[in-house]
Amino acid sequence: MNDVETAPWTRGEFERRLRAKEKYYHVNHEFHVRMHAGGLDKPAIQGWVANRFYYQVSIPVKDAALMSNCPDREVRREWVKRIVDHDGGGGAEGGIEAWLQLGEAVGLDRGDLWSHAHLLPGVKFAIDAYVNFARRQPWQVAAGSSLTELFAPNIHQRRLEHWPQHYPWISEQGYNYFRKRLSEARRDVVHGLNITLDYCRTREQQEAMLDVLQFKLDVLWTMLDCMWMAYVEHRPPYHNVE
Ligand code: AHQ
Repeated sequence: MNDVETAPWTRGEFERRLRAKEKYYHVNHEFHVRMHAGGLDKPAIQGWVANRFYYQVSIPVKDAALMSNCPDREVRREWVKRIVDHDGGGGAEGGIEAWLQLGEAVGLDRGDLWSHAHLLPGVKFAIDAYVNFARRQPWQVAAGSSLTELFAPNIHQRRLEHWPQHYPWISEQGYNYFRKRLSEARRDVVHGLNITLDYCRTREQQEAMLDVLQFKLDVLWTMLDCMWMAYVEHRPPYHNVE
C-alpha cells in the first residue's frame, strides 16, 4: 500500500471523519423522526421512556467499568463526573432521578421503570453489548465509544422544541433530563474527543476507532429497531405465539 493509504490522518482530518458519522446517528432513525413529528402514540412514548431507562442506569455502570481499567488519576477525576451526573451525589439528584421524573411525566410509575417490566430483549442485548464492550476494551477505546454524544445536543434540543407542541399531555417536569444533558454532553465530549485524538496515533488505530464509533451508533440504532417493531408495528417479541 502506498504512503497515503497508511500514513495517519492529521488530528483535524481524523476529527472530521469521526464527525462525518453523524448521518448514522439515531436522530435519523424513523422512530425518532416520527417522534419529533408528533407521530407516536402515548404507549410508544411510554415504551421508549421505559426502555431508555435501562440505558440510563447502564451508563454509570459502563463508566465505572471504563474507570476500573484506567490507571490515570487525572482522567478518572474528570471521568467520575459522568457517574455523579447520572447517579447523583453531592446534593444533586442526578440523571437517573430526572429520568424517573420523565417516566412519571409520561404516565408511568417509578416501579414500572425500576422493574424493567417493559424492557425489550433486543434493547437489553444492545445495551449490555455496550457495557461489556467497555469492560473488555482499553479505557481509551471505551472512551471513544462515548463519542456518539458529539451528536447528542441536537437530539435533546429537538425534544425540547417538538414534544410540547406534539405531546401536550407530557408534564413539564419531564423535560429536565434533556435540559441537563445539553450542557453535560458538551462537557463530556470535549474530554472524550481529546482522549481519542491523543490515543489514536497510527492510521490503523484511527480506522479502528471509526469502527468503534460505528459499533456504538449500531447499539443506538438497534435499540430503536426493537422499539419500532414493538410500538409502531405492534409486533413485540412472541406477538404471534399463543
Ligand atoms: O442521556 C445520554 C447519556 O447520558 C449518554 C452518555 C453517553 C455515553 O457515555 O455513551 N451517551 C449518552 C447518550 C444519552 N442520551 C441519548 C439520547 O438520544 O437521548 C444519546 C446517547 C448517546 O449519544 O450516546
